[in-house]
Amino acid sequence: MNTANARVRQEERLREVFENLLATVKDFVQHHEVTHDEYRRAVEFLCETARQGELTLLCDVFLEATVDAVESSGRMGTASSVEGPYYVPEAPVLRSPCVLPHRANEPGEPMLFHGTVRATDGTPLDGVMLDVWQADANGAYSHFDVAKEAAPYNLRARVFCDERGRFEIRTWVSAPYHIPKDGPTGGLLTALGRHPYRPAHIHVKLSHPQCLPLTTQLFYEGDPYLDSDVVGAVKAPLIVRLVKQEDPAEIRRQGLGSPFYALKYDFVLPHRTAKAA
Ligand code: MBD
Ligand code: FE
Repeated sequence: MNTANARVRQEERLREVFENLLATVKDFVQHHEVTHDEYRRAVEFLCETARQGELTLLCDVFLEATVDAVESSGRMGTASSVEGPYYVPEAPVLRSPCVLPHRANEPGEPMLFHGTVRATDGTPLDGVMLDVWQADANGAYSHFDVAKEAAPYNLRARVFCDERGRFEIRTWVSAPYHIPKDGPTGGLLTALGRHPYRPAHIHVKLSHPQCLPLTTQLFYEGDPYLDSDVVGAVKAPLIVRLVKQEDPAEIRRQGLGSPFYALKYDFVLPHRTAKAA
């Protein structure tokens, strides 16, 4: 498309949505009779949130699930979910089967994340890439780990599936996660009487040249926070049972010495032409 046209459209869109955002906020100020003191405190809260590097976290916690709901409306195939604040591009590239980058003494229960990726018509897809990232068993994401324990790209990778869309990724079960409790976002949640927890999850972005990209998350059946995710990002089809694998042959095949968990998921991607209008 013509780039000058695209810019004009973007400017029109900006004017339209920003004027409406302003009108909405002005109505809000009128409606609640917001005082000058409250206004100053709100501005200071945003400045402090930015100073502590939590602006993305704040927005993602309170708003991203709604943006996802709008964008995914009418979409076919596997349900989407929010990206969240902890995605890092350019993770190491691996080929399935593989083990995610990890520390020598990676804590937690080993997990095999495996399954297939098909198109909505059921055909297996050749050339799928899974960009996977997750918290470790202590609930920490590499790059954002304040304790600086995890290595760069720990439990992150871009994994190419085989030519039939199959993948087998060895990792570790992620822990239930809470967003930082001591920062501005955590403080606001406390003031609202809300807890800061997310159910344990693993993030995936799927891409294939002929398909619509998908950003989603998988959750574990039985997690105590499935019904009260602070981010509101859980969708029923994304909840999966972790199955304990105790067969000695399977344990040996994974190069492990003790039982592990298996998380199986079959993803479905719509072809680019299949996008709903
Ligand atoms: C997370 O780990 C996350 O995935 C989201 C969406 C928000 C906060 C923390
Ligand atoms: Fe997350």
